[in-house]
Amino acid sequence: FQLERTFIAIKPDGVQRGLISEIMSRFERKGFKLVAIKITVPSKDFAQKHYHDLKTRAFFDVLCDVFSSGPVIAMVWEGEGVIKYGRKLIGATDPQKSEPGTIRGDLAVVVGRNIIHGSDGPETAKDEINLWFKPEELVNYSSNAEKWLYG
Ligand code: DAT
Ligand code: MG
Repeated sequence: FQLERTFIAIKPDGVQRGLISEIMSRFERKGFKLVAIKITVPSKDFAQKHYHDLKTRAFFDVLCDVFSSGPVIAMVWEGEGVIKYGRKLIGATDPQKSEPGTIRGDLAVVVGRNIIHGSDGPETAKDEINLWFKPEELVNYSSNAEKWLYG
């Protein structure tokens, strides 16, 4: 039995603004478990792969330019309901519409600089984890907190 996993990335704007630990702590304190992490500057080609679903959108090129403009923190987080709840922690795509208390609501202002990415469903989570990480980069371990989180 393995809990659900999702792909989360802190985008270059989040990294440059010094928000790495602030963002990671929200996932960690909730009770989700970090199973993979790296810092990397994605190429534009890789950014286009990551965002391939959006290739017909007018903002696609700018989106991929910004995404490949500096270091990204790529992560896999694990836990019950982490895909859907991760999106809740992140907030709406447009920070103007994100609720206070969410990452984008608290920490971002405009849609083009919304600091974080999270998979939007089980299929994209699987695809994005496979795109960003080799299987051996995912660390299987049990955390001491699990029995207190899940009973
Ligand atoms: P999300 O990141 O919430 O999953 P998405 O997958 O629809 O949102 O879009 C990916 C990113 O593209 C989003 O985080 C910011 C950018 N984006 C989305 N809609 C946009 C728009 N209307 N104008 C500019 N950038 C946009
Ligand atoms: Mg998306």
